Amino acid sequence: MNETHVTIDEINGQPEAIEAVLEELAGNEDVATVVSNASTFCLVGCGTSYFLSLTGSALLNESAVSFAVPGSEVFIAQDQLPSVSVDVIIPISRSGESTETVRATEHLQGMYPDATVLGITCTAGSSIHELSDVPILSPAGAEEGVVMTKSYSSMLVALEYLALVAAGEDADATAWDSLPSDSERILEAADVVASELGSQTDIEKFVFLGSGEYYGLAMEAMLKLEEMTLGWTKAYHSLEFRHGPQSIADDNTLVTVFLPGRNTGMHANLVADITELGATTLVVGTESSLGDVTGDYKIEIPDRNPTSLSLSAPIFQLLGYYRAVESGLDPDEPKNLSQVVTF
Ligand code: F1P
Repeated sequence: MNETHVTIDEINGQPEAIEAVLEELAGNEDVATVVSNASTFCLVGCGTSYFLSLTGSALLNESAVSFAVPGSEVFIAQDQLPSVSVDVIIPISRSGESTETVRATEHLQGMYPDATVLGITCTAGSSIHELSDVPILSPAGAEEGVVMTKSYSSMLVALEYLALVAAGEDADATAWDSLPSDSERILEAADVVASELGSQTDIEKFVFLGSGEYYGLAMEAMLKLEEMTLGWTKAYHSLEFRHGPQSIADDNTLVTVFLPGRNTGMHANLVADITELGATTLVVGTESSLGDVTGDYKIEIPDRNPTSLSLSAPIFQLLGYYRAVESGLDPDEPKNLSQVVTF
């Protein structure tokens, strides 16, 4: 594995970050009490952290009422927030200092004074950490790099943990202890495919498709490619691709489909149609979801119950990294970006 940038070290550090956040959560009675007694959640974040909010909200909607909002929209379009009373506000922020997320959290506290703030951050002592009634810290998620990688994966696992608790399951009984080693295995498998595809410069367009909780993952994949490679990249709900976006598909296009382990036949037909258009396909999923899907490249995710979307992250994080290096860019110093947006 290439070890010349902070970013690749942090991508490869995600198993440890996942293990550390799980240790934080194990047996945390405060988190369990807040989540298991709640029926309505509002998740808020910016950039990668907003895409985490999308995935977290989709998972929480399986057993509760949940909505995700970009930080700025909370105070710019307040009247368009769902007219429900909110029990738990979940601000998500690696730095804990993004101005919109901090301001949104304070705004939501004013709107829902009885709500509990359950902030998820990688930075102890940050504004979000201080604003939280029940904070969740990802102790090994903080990064020197600008783009979010292990911070994303570790905070994603925290959201998956919360969704299990909200569903009334004993999250501590879930076989989380094998997740860090599964993450190590996936990093090795993804590195082979990502380094090959990253160096194939005839691939000029990157499309990511995901449904349900995987849509937030597809949006994050797009953002990683945008931030690190400055290239052409898009993300859609999987079957939306046929409704216009497929017009761009050609032999210079890589379409990555995250398979959710449901409606396998529909996804197999979609991948076959995309192949017919001449695009290269990369399918990411468990053995059972891969089934008879005929992708040009496959990343098999270890079968776990429940699966963790963090295992689908390394492929696009590494793809962005290797394409950036191939393009002569510095993934540690992405153009126009800084670690934290404050104003
Ligand atoms: C989120 C964020 C990142 C982006 C860049 C600037 O910050 O917008 O998504 O890649 O690093 O910060 P945070 O609120 O999660 O700290």
